[in-house]
Amino acid sequence: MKGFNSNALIDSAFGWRSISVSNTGKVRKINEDSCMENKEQAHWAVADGMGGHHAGDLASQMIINNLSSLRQSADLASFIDQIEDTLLGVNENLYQLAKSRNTVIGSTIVGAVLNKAHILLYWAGDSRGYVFRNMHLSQLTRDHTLVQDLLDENKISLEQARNHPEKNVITRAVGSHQNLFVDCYMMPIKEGDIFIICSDGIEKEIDDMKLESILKNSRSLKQSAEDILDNVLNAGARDNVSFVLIEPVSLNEITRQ
Ligand SMILES: [Mn+2]
Repeated sequence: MKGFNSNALIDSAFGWRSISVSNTGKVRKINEDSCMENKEQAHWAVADGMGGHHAGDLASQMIINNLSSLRQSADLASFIDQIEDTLLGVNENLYQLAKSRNTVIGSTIVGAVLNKAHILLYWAGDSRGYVFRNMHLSQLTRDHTLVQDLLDENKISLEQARNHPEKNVITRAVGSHQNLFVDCYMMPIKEGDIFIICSDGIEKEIDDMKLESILKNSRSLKQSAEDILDNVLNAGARDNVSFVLIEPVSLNEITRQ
């Protein structure tokens, strides 16, 4: 059982390897992103904070600190409830804090939970989740942004979306509104999958085709992580960049070998 984690409590058909990266980038002075890699609980998250005077990093850290104390039980539904309650609690705290400072404080969140043979993704804002399967990258989350809404309503083209003046407008975030609705998506895991959760620092510099080609050409999870960061930094890294790569490992395969 070397080189990957598993947890009998979660009764998973899969073990897992993961790598997290969080980098300030080349332009920003502080890193307002926060990452969580809770290997023991098979729970990972990335939060991308916003707000002046260190409010953004406070927001993303508050989310990650609260999520990191959660413990999985056998029942995934009750764990989803715990995650939602946690995020609603942080939302209320940040919303009141922002009101008292007469400003807006918020943070996106994207998280992943491995449970038995499934992965659960949850998110609010424009942080994303992807799966790389059969050499093909697919986005599993839907951005909560003005530009995504306009795209879905066929009001703008993909080309217009790329250069839209209001590209930064996020329609959901933890702390930005009194109410918060967290989206969830669950799917079965397959041997060979690699899941990515990330802040928008990747997408601002490299497109999905480039990200896919990096994963295609990497021989290990570690190399994938290094190559993604190198490509984002070489492209200018105008924003903080954070991501977690998660690779389920079939326990059946391990025992058979
Ligand atoms: Mn960002």
